[in-house]
Amino acid sequence: MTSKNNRVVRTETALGAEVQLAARARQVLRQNDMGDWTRAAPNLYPHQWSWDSAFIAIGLAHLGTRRAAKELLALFEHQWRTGKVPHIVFNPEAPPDSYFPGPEHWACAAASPDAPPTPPYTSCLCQPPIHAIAALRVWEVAERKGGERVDEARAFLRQIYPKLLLWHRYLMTHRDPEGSGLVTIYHPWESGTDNSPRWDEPLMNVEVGDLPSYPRYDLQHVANPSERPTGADYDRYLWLVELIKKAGCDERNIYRSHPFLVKDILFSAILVAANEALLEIAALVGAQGGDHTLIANWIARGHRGLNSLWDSELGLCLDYDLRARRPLRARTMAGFAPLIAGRQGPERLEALIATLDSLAFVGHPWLRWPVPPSTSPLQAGFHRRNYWRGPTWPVVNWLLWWSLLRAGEPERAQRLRQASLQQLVIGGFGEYFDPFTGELLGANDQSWTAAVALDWLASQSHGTLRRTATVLQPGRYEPVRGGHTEWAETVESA
Ligand code: 9WN
Repeated sequence: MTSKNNRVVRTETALGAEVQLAARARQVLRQNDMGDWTRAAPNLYPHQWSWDSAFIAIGLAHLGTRRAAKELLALFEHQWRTGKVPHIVFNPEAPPDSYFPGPEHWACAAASPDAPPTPPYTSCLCQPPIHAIAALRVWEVAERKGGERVDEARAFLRQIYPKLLLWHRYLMTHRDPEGSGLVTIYHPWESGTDNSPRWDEPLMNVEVGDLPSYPRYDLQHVANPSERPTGADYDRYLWLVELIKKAGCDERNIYRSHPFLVKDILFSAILVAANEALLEIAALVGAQGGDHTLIANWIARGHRGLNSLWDSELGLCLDYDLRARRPLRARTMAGFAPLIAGRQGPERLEALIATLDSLAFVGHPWLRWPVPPSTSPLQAGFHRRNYWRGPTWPVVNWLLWWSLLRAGEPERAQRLRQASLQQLVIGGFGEYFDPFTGELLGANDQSWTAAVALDWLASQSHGTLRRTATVLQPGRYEPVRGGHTEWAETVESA
């Protein structure tokens, strides 16, 4: 066969694999669909998680923009009066012993005067604010596909805009009383990167008091307990929850007394990028002039904060422990915060890319795929199979891919996208993967993994959405639970 024919065969095979991957991703989201929100994973995470839902909406947008909008609106129905979006909205139908700590453990959250009406119950923590980025993605997909979706998507933006503004205002005030531009977290769960070595030092200063015994249901849902945080980690997580409960979930009380108060750079960088998205949404909905200035100031403040934590020796940004008053030197993917925040000067961008390509991350010789491990293999505390201490996470790859595109690095972004997709074709829709073997770890059928796969498949190599969605073949969706018509909408070739 000529090399040209070989190329054609290879292209067809690749396309076939992509079509199958898209079908499987759709199936995962369909199975985890609860009507107008999606379980993070069928067994390990049977509730609605905040940042998962935002990523899920990004993927759902390609299956139906109306359903994607509902995902975000359903989450924001449980927004607290302060503007906080809870990290978990508990599913009243989840089996009783499926997740710990469950709703009963968060009773204090319901008792707070700022909490939304119950049921469903919510936690009183929060997670990184991907939501405005997701809302804008829903709009972009609707606009690309055209028709009546465009008006619907604009109405959705109008509906969600004030909620997003309130959410960001909460983060810029309650979580940044210092006006530093950086978000304070009260618990590793708020970072979304729970047992990352980022938190080893500040957690060591948390002295666990009298803690009643508790179940580890999570360990029943993974192949090996070494994939999840240790007992010592969990004791500290639950002790921090106890302290937050004692403080009545009240921000000021927490700030005054809590032993774990950390400026989280990944969270803060996502907020900067989300504020950029919010600024675009503000323009689309015709928000008042004052909002534009306010959001632009938040963005500038966020950049200043991130700049202050740049470590030129590591070529990464560092978290900051407010209690110990020092930066936390850990080489993790969170250090790429300035890349995620966007708008870096050429020198900073070059330094970030050099770190990304270096042996500490994508250039490490033992990697199965050139995708960044959550923790650098050169970092003390790295563990290739343990949760956020080393495995690769597809949503992190998505975030970095999206950021590289915004930074004007399309080739690098394309390599990351391709490697990430190959990993999923071979490994499945895992929660995370062993970076050296590519083995699936944690939960199976993780919704956000399926969602980012759909977004990658719908995007051309240079990042813009495909005009003809060749991969997302038309097909009918019958929701597992029935009732919501949008799933019956086919995934159109626009
Ligand atoms: C605690 C749902 C969530 C993700 C987090 C991830 C994990 C929960 C847990 O699962 O956290 O919030 O029980 O381990 O760390 O990022 O949102 O997928």
